Amino acid sequence: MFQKVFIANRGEIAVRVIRSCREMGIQTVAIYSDADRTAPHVLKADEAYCVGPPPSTQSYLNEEAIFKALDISKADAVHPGYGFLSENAEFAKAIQNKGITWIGPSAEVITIMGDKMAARNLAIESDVPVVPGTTEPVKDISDAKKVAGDMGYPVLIKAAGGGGGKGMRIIHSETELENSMERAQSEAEKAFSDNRVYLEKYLEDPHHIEIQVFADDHGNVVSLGERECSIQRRYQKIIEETPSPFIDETLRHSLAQAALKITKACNYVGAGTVEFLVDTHKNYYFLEMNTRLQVEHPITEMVTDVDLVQEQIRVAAGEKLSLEQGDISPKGAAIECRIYAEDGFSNFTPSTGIITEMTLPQGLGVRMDEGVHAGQEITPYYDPLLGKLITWGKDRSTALSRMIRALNELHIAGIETSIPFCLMVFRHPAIQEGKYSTHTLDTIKDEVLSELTIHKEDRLLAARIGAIQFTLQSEPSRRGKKEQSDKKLWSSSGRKDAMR
Ligand code: MV4
Repeated sequence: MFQKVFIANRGEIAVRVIRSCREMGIQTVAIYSDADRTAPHVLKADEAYCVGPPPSTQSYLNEEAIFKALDISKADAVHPGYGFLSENAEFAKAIQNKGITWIGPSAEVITIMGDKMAARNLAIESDVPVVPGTTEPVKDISDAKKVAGDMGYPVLIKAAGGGGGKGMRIIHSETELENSMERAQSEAEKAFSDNRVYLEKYLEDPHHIEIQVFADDHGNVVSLGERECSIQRRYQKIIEETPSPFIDETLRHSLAQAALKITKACNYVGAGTVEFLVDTHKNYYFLEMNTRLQVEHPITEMVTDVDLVQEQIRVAAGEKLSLEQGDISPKGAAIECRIYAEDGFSNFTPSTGIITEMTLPQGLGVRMDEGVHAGQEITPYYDPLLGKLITWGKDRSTALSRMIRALNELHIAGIETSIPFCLMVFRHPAIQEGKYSTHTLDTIKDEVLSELTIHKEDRLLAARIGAIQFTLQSEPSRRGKKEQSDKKLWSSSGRKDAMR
């Protein structure tokens, strides 16, 4: 087993990896930018190295500085987390060339899955359904018009180098296609240094469901069930849950089998996620495979009781998976809510400033994977994810009421957060009843925002009443036993309202 793991990341996922390493008796190395000197991941690691100024390109993506820190630390493995360099095949290769273990799949697999057209073709070869569309890059506009005309509009232009909604555009007509083709190609060239684009039939209101898979270097491959990820805003997931309220045992089994076929077809090793779209008729289609740990991995951990980070480390060290398919029987339900530093009232713009207070929720079935602490400044340089709140329950409704209770307990002051918005989303009947798909958030957003306005006004009113009462209480002539008890009553009802 490794002596020391180097974590090439920041925030909640770096903290998450440190926690698993601690339990395994492995030393940890953190890296940080000048903006993160006192961040939790730096304080919690056994040692830490500065890799540059705040912008990611000069720090968390600065391979030269990272390699220097890696050399000094003498770590024997690198955990990349998600984002940053986690899906950079050359970086993975360079680490391995130094004789250091990359905690993730091989550079070859990262390359194949990074090419969304290659991944799509691998699915076709593996007999896994894909969305109707092209298997070759679209050459020119006449080629595109023919394909789109055959399958019917709307269609999607997707970039081979994209993924996760990046470089994707919806096309409703031939005219729109004529206007968009070349622009899509040149934008893809700019963003991914790869101008290849392909076409897919646009599915109207699908579910976004992913399967967690795991493989070791000894030929063992298992599935750890699905995660329902349909509640997204601009392809940014907000809420995830498992099991999906939408799928039945038959579909669950088919999705797992399809995910395993793809995992085996590319000789995958480590933790992976296979994404599918599922339409209203419960037809499923492969979308892409992510070759890293996902943000939403904790909900799978909660229902399977498997520590996915520990498993990643064991598999990277050449050990066998600690479990077989037969050992995996998910129990209960888990929900994750992403806590972002953003203002729901101004179109979800990132909120920056110093966190003056932070109280984390506690209690049965509650887990918080946090990446920040009180006193820390939230800067505009990185993803605004502050942490994730995860709840578990014996069934969905238990997990859901725990989520609402825990969101009410979670208190972050000094910056705006997505907490109130998420609370209103969780209270919406579509979520309460588990009847939602990828378009639901757009449909209910205005309703949720008006609820949010009422909530904010209630809070202001409660604060104002509290203030008036406080002024009255402060007048010497009104001091006395009766007023004292009144004051208590006022402040407690004010607090109750503000908690709503
Ligand atoms: C699609 C799709 C419909 N049809 N592809 C978005 C993220 C990336 N992983 C793939 N995504 C989608 N691809 C076809 N052919 C729908 C999505 C999608 C989505 C679309 C609109 C609004 C919300 C969405 C949430 C998840 C996925």
